[in-house]
Amino acid sequence: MTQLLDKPSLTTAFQRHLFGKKFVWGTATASYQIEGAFATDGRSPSIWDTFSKTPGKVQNGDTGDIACDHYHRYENDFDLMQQMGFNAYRFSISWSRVMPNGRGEINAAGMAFYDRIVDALLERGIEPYVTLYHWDLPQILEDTGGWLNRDTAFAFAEYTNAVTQVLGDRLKNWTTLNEPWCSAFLGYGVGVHAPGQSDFAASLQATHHLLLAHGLTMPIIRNNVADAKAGIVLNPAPVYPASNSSADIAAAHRADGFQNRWYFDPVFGKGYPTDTLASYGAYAPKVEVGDLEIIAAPLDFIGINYYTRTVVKDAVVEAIPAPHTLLGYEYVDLPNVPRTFFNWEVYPQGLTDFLERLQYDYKPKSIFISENGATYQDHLEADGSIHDTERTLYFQQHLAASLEAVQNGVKLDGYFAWSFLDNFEWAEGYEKRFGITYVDFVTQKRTPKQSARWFQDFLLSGEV
Ligand code: IFM
Repeated sequence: MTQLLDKPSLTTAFQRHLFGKKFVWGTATASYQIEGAFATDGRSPSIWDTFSKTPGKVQNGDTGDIACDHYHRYENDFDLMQQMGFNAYRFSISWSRVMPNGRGEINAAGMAFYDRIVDALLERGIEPYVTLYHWDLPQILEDTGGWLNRDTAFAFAEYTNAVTQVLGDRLKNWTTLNEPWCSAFLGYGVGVHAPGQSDFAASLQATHHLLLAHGLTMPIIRNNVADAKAGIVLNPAPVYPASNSSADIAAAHRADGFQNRWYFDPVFGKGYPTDTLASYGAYAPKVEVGDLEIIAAPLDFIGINYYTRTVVKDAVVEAIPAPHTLLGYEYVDLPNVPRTFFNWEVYPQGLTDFLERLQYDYKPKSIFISENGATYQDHLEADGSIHDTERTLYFQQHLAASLEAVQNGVKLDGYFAWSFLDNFEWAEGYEKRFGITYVDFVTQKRTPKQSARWFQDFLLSGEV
């Protein structure tokens, strides 16, 4: 068993109890990013296996073939998580592991892995929170059109039905999709993620089918899982105008249509935002009668993944079909602001602002911060420790921002740090480390970083 290191060296002005007794404290991961075992026990390839093995798509040619080898090391990983004091864990299920043909027959060996995961978490007093789709569509479904094919939404419903029937007796917290903006726009719009297509209209159609998949599966979860809590995870990037000019303020509203309202509005029953829809014109997706009602299935919670904000200014609309050209804005890179290794601005105030807006504009029953974290360049000290002071500070600042929202009346019920382990960061491969636990990808040794030790102190010393 890996042991946590000595005492944490950072303190904060706030304590766990301020968030309330029932607040959920977790970390998060996703299947393709950590599991490895890519061809074990009957798993079939997903779009990320194909994409990562296509030359030039992922930094250094990295793949998720082995990743953190969590498939074989989960017991040890959960021991560590328990020692850190977390009471919840958000992970995702690999569709192609449990249903290698995308629909139809269950792969018993693949499903047994998640069965073991759920039991291992519960044995350690860690509540499982599962995501059904974190970007790894079975390749066999991509071969018939992927998320551009409406039928994929119905395949997702079949897969959900199978998984909920097996795990639903013990697993109560279900998320349909993780960040459909990324699946649709990065995957089908600009091609930097799997499946690597670059067609803006296609990305809007993919969004619609993803949201349809979400809506179709919400009642299935409720039907198969007694006392289920079901929801979706979105990734807002709050948009700020570069100046106080009315033109920039209007541009920020338009950009918000692309980034945020296009997702939040339909899942909260408001349909697609009419201003954004009008600007998209002929690029708008095909929506069938009744789809918007399906997508508006009532949510028990909404998860938001917050990393950074977006700043834009008004700009001339050009003919190239892309959101910023159709909507008339340009991204602005502010100088002299703190940034992570991804070059994302560190802006905790954006989290408070967005949480408050979410509460008042959409009135969700419950909100979770389902991901929040940062990548920095970690340095192994001679004694093997990692002093990730910037990451630790990032967590502290964002927890303080979350607390401010709670104190202003936001129904925030939990926080999940991204990520429990350094892992396969998609197109960036293993170069961008987001973990609170350092992973040596050669030996698979885990070393909790200073940020993990800070969480341990924060969670265990403030236990209520
Ligand atoms: O690693 C990803 C995760 O899979 C989805 N949300 C953002 C993280 C950091 O980029």
